[in-house]
Amino acid sequence: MAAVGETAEKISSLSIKDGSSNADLAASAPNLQKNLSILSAEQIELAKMLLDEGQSHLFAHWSEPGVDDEEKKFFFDQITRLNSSYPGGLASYIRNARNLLADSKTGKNPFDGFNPSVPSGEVLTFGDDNFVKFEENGVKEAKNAAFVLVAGGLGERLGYSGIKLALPSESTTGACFLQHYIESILALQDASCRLAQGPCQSQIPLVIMTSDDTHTRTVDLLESNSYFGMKPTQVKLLKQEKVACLDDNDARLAVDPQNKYKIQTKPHGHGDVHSLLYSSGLLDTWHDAGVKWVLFFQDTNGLLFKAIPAALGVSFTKEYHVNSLAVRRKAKEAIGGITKLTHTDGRTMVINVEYNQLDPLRRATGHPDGDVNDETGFSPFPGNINQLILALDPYIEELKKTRGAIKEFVNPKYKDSTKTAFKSATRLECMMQDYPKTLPPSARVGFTVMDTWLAYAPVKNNPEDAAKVPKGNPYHSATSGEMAIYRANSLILRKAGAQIPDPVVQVFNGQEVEVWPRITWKPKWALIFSDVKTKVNSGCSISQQSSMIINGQNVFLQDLSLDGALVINSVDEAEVKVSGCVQNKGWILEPVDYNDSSLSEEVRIRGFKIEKVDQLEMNYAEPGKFSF
Ligand SMILES: *[C@@H]1O[C@H](CO)[C@@H](O)[C@H](O)[C@H]1NC(C)=O
Ligand SMILES: *[C@@H]1O[C@H](CO)[C@@H](O)[C@H](O)[C@H]1NC(C)=O
Ligand SMILES: CC(=O)N[C@H]1CO[C@H](CO)[C@@H](O)[C@@H]1O
Repeated sequence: MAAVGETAEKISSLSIKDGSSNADLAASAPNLQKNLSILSAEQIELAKMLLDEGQSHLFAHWSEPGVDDEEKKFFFDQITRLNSSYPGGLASYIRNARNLLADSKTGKNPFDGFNPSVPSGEVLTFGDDNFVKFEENGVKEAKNAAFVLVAGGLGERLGYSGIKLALPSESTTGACFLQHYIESILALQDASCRLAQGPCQSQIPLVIMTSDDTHTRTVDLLESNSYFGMKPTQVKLLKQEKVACLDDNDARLAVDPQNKYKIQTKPHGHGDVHSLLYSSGLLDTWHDAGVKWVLFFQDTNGLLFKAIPAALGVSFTKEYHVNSLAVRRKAKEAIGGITKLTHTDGRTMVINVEYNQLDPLRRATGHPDGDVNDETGFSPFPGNINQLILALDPYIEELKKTRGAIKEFVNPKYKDSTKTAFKSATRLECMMQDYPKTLPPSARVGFTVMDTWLAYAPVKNNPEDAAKVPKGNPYHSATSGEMAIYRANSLILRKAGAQIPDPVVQVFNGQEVEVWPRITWKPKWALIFSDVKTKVNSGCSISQQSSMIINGQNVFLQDLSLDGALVINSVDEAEVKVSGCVQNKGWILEPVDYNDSSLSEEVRIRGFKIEKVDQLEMNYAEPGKFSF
């Protein structure tokens, strides 16, 4: 308690310095004043900041001195966290909130004065010479990449109570998203090093952004699976904090209804990844280690790594500072469009514009039809899939200016048209893809469009929401996400010459999906199309009801005829030639009832399970050359 006298001294010196005296404190927050002696100088500074920012209501319900003292300290612990995790501190947050809430109230359109046009970028077609060249450049460049996975959200919306990274991406092998992502990065690392001239010790770094909701379970998933083959030092977790909720247009912070010494908080959005990377110091470490590219990606897109090599090749070839991965998009389809915005004052930016803003913006700027398809049958504005490739050095330069702060937005649900009260507390949000908003006009911002079937099948909707999706639109469910993997693998093998029949249409959980043969392979078997072409010949055929797992690197399919289930496990040093006719009863997809509570959530949200009736399993655990 020796500190008390010292603290009192600091209080008086603070009062003199900043002018807001303890008398002000006493007037606006009497119970805070009475308790100043239990607070540190920093806590008092924070208390004054709160009062200066119009937050005296936070102290109105404080108990008399001596009551709830521990809770009062917890209150300031939380304030300290909220202050330190936001660029510019809590005072900036409150001021930004006041401005954005005022704009929201007056209905100010953030795009006023901007004219939308189609930016320049690359449109790729899977398997052609151009695509193959970009893929090869991308693999070469991968040793200079770092990956950043944003995974702060839970799977509640999916009907899954675990973290999304733990969800199987498909149920033939059962590999979860995180396993698939890590094995893809390791395969890129090995392939890139094989192509490097001279020694290559590259370990591609992986950062996972977690939140309080996902952090512990992400650590557990990694540790209980030996990091899926990565070196533990190769993986870094950065946890994002939530932000304070706001009760009204004056940005008064919302007190938690359960605890008057706590401020209610909500997620701020994946835009936090930039300030976390900045404050972690990792970017400079990467720069010193020769990293040139930072690839941002999301937690449940099982196709993404099929698009990464070509997209990285585009970044490298075109020297893009920012490269947004995109897919062809029908006009008015519910996916944001990558758009160049030119302001009447000369400002320009290339940015994601949400579909419900793009169409009115086109109409307001002399295109009475709004967003329409062109002669290709698609909108000229590519669909943003929120996977970004940033060149590291310009990224570091930019973050030095912004400290990683991203343009935010607020989306309050008003009680009525006076827009004075909210239905529930709101908060500021920010999105990873809004990073280019602050870039100078000299920045090289482009995009890479891929075939949707190759690049994009996120799992985000639960079965009931997915079944309500208007016909022809993607379900984005666990069912469609899994089927998309089989379709992509089948189409790739087909393009390489294998005979693969058309799919059959089946209904699971009320969703009509194409069912292709359930073909899966480890990323190290084939990362890019030229790998597939060297490993499959045109004499291969695989029936629609077949399943195949290729779990090995040097497996060559030659004149294989498969009707049933085939599993090949081999060590990297074994070269296995697979040919001839394989026929068995195979693995059957069996529809299940979503509401059958005896089944696991993983199975229920797909609407089917795999009945493993019969299979041929081949194991090659020793080096050597084999064939069957
Ligand atoms: C609050 O955050 C601001 C901005 O980062 C910082 O300058 C200030 O020192 C912080 N206050 C305390 C008491 O930590
Ligand atoms: C599951 O049960 C709910 C409520 O009983 C029902 O509305 C829903 O349609 C059922 N879902 C499926 C896929 O059977
Ligand atoms: C907060 C807490 O207030 N506890 C102290 C408040 O101040 C009075 C007087 O300084 C103390 O007696 C309480 O213990």
